[in-house]
Amino acid sequence: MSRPPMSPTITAFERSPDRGRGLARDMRVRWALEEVGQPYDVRLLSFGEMKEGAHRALHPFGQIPTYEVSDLVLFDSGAIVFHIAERHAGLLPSDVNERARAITWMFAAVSTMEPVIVDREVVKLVERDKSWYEQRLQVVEDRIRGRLGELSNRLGGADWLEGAFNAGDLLMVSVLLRLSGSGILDEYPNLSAYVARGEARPAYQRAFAAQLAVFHDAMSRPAS
Ligand code: GTB
Repeated sequence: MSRPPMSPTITAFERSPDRGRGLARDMRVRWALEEVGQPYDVRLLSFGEMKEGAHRALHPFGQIPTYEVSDLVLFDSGAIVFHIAERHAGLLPSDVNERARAITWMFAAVSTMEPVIVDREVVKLVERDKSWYEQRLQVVEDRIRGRLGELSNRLGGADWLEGAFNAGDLLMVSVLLRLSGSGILDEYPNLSAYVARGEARPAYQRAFAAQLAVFHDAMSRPAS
């Protein structure tokens, strides 16, 4: 009798600073695993544990998420989602050119869209008390609007970026979700609808519930 393939183990925050809103990067890995129907285990880490040698052996930058299966260890959410999409059916088209375009959108999500969105988070976190804060925030938000406008033009009235939902959409929706609560995404109704379509997927819902349960569980226990 053949044995079921070994489940991967991912790492996530023991107490996510986003309070379970699904914004930490383990969420996109959970979502990918749910999309392809691959069960997984989660090892939760405190901020201290993330910086210790045992975790740094898996992740050179002492961050989450990581992904371990048999003798393979990966870090960086984009690479992990790519690996999952390559090893399982459902997240990348089989046609070579369509597949290449889906992969292009994966890179665009993490290398073209995400950096400008993360800039805004950094400014809000570390420059709030600076004299230039308001002007800097405006500059950073205008850069985000520039990128969103271009993305909005490309998406137009389509449901997904390239035909059927694929790993490019999974990463793009994950990245755009980081703007939740900013009001900026609402300026682009087709992008808001695109993100809502991603969030409505059953696999997204399962992944979101799983990471939220971790946060609720952590809140029910005293901090270690
Ligand atoms: N490029 C890497 C990847 O894509 O995996 C970046 C990984 C990364 O930034 N991990 C963050 C981390 O480990 C967690 S997700 N940070 C701890 C550290 O660097 O010491 C980033 C994140 C954190 C919190 C929120 N939030 O509260 O809303 C959102 C996103």
